[in-house]
Amino acid sequence: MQTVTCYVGLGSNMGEPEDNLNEALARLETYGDEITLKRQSEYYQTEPQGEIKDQPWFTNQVVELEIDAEIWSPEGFLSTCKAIEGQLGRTCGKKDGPRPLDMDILLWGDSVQESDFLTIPHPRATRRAFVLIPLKEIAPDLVFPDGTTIDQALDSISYRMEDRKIWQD
Ligand code: PH2
Ligand code: MG
Ligand code: MG
Repeated sequence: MQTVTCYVGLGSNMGEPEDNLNEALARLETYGDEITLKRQSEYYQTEPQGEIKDQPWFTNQVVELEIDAEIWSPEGFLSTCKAIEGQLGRTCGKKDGPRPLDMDILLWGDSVQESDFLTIPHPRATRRAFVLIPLKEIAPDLVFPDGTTIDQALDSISYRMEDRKIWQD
């Protein structure tokens, strides 16, 4: 079996966020050997980033998956993630607005690709503390395809963390 290591960022700030993240992972695990959950970070409480500040804080987590690359393409996997977002009640809400579940592909092996549907690595991953900190927890030696290390990315942004709470503006 040829596999690829994929990192996914999960986020939620509606309903019961931790339950939503757990349910999302349980749904991925129904794919058996095709999708294996290798590592999962702790939950982080994070200040909303982006255009809408006046909304509840997010619960964010990053997971490492081993995916059967003979069966799954990144686009196919993204479609499954979108389907799970919908099953957990996500409707087409506002950009950066509140959501019961968001699942973003951060990295797919060393792939670099860009289309209207999917850009890998996730274009904002290296600028978001709510991605970089949980990613560092589970993959401290990870290097992005362009050669940037997680520490270099964290050094280039300004954020504050206390007890797994993350502020960034
Ligand atoms: N997701 C967004 C917009 N802003 N802010 C935090 N803290 N966490 C998120 O997951 C998040 C966000 C759009 O996907
Ligand atoms: Mg997102
Ligand atoms: Mg998304």
